[in-house]
Amino acid sequence: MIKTLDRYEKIILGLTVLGLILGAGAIALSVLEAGIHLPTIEDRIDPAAVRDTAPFDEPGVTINSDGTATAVIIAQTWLWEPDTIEVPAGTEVEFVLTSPDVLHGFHIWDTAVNAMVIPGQVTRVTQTFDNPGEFGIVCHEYCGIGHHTMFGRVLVTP
Ligand SMILES: [Cu+2]
Repeated sequence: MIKTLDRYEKIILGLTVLGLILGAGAIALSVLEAGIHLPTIEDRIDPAAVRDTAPFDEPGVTINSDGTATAVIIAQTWLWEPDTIEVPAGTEVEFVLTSPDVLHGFHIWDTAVNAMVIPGQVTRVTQTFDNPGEFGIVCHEYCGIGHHTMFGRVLVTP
């Protein structure tokens, strides 16, 4: 019969509980501070009518009056429309994406931009490009036989 916990078991149990608390805290911070959340119904559109639904009826880049930019992109088998996003350096860009067909993944090289693009669900992700350069866009969710051809780029001009 076990009378007490071994000293090392207590240490391991304590570390496990600490890990759980830190993990729960990280989730709480991501929700409350970073605003990360699951997709909601407000950002849902009809995937069969993507091209007839604003803003996806006019994909492309818009420079807003406050100096930020909005890049509306349709992710589809097997290309990005448009596949080149050109913005001046220092611009905060909000990427607004959806898919009319299957699940895609939106990743911009050398940035933290990494989001799922779900059919009929509007994905929004923001990134500021401080320095001029070219950043590749790839699909990181296998979406069919032409998946590996889904390349695009963000062209950041001086
Ligand atoms: Cu893909």
